[in-house]
Amino acid sequence: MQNRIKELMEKVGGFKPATLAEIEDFRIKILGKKGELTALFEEFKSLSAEQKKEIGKTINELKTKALDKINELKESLDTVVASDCDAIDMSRPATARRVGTRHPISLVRRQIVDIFSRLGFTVADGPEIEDDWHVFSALNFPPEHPARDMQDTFFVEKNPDILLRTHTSSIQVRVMQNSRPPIRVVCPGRVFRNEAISYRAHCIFHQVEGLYIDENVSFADLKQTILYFAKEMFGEDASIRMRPSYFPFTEPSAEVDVSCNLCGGKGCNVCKGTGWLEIMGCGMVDPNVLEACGIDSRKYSGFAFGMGVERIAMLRYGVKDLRLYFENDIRFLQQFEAIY
Ligand code: 2U9
Repeated sequence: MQNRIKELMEKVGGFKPATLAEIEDFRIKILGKKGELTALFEEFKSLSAEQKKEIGKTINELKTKALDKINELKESLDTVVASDCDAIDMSRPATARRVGTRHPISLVRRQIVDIFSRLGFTVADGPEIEDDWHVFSALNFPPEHPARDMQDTFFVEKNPDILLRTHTSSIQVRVMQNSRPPIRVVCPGRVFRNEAISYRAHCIFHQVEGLYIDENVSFADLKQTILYFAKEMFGEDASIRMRPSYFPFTEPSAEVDVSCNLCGGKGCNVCKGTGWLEIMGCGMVDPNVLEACGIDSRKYSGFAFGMGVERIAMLRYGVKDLRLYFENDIRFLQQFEAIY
């Protein structure tokens, strides 16, 4: 029995648990109802008085050692767990979840479309691969017009009739063919031009064009619509001016400038000292275009306008290089409205 007490003493001394659960298991194995020490105490009862005198002291020492060891281990593990808790600073801000951002072109396209929808314009879409008639002929481009040149337009599989649209006007042509006035529509979309890529030009860009056709639509309606757009997009203080221009599909035609919102019209390096920034082109729809699309030009008149979304976004957000829109550089894109 002395030997078994000695063995148990060594077992207790050498016990090195890692968890509180291990200590509890150990306690049950040693001191539980069927534990090794409990069994020794049972045996101890049947010893002679002489033997009890000899062994009693050591068996009691073993019990005290086992109880002390278990309590000490429990305390030390409790402290480890508690100090682990202290290491967590509950006041630290949580790790930010990375969220995506909207592309500036999507943002500005949506803003443009929203402004015109408040005036009752609906949105129309159309194919990017078009035919000559919808992109050029219906829009009063003469057969020899240089826009049809391969230097300006991308043709599909060398077929001069199938091409990538160079403007979204082809959508309005389709709307006019398929509906009757009044027509009030905006057409956002990608367009393609055979241009060298630079900080101010790209072979793919985005347009929003608009068309309003009804009886008695006048240039005054056009002017007021564009002024409303400019104030909504660039602020209540914005003013516009129109300069005479030429497009095959509108007569008269104009380029529209908005007052420079950086210098308030005084002149700065953004507006190149003029106080004005070009934002779009517009005009009254040429009667030839109305007739080509099946609309009676004696009864109806209309205005149209067109703008480059990249250009508006450049002015809105101070973007100096158009290529940034296409490079997907996360440092550029992350500066815009987050998507939650
Ligand atoms: C139909 C009739 C007329 C759309 C128009 C412009 C003027 C214009 C340019 C602005 C910058 C293109 O992106 S840009 O290079 N657009 O100046 N667009 S009027 O006129 C139409 C469209 C459709 C049936």
